[in-house]
Amino acid sequence: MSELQIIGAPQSNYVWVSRIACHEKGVPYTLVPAMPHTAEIDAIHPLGKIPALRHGDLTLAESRAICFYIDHAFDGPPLVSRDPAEGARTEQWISIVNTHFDVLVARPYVGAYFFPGTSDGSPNRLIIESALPKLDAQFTMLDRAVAKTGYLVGSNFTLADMNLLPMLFYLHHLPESGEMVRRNASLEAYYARHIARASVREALPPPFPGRATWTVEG
Ligand SMILES: N[C@@H](CCC(=O)N[C@@H](CS)C(=O)NCC(=O)O)C(=O)O
Repeated sequence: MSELQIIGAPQSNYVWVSRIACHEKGVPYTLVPAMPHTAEIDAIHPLGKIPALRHGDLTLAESRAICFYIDHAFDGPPLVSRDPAEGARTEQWISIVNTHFDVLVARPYVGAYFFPGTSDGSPNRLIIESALPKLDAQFTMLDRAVAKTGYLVGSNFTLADMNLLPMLFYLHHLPESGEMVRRNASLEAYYARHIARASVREALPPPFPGRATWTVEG
């Protein structure tokens, strides 16, 4: 069988999600570094976003589709329960994490530090300040969600957790959001436990340019 390729920059949280999925399923893969809006990515993703996947003749865009393929084309533990109710609850949390938490709240805040667009490259305080109340509310919601079992859904590490962990990693490393996570005891315990999981650590990205190192604890 041909090699499975995950194409994209390892710092992308969605590239990381796709790689965690491979590790959880025990699927061998090669990471092919590529940036958004390059010819290789534009040939696969209609909006030029990463990650993309190549497996033989198959190419795919969008991390949810990529993870669906990884989950269904290979043996190994399901990333999303095949039980209809449990599986639907997992999809519910994937959707909340990706369409609300990530896109609307976390991404602008994280981007204001790593891609600030300011003349001197300093963090974009305007965007940061406007994101803080929304971030606070999202952390309260997530804290409540993981309080009972230590997972977003049921008592297993699912694709919903895989989607949350990479973004939570970046937020944990930034000052205001890191402080907020630490104030939410259940979410902090959730983060500490799952960031240490082998599948998550094995795909830990290198630092963004300008940052010396990551620490998993930091
Ligand atoms: N819905 C997409 C989102 C992917 C995404 O936003 N990727 C970012 C990097 S983390 C990207 O390519 N950004 C470039 C852009 O949006 O132009 C997925 O789940 O794969």
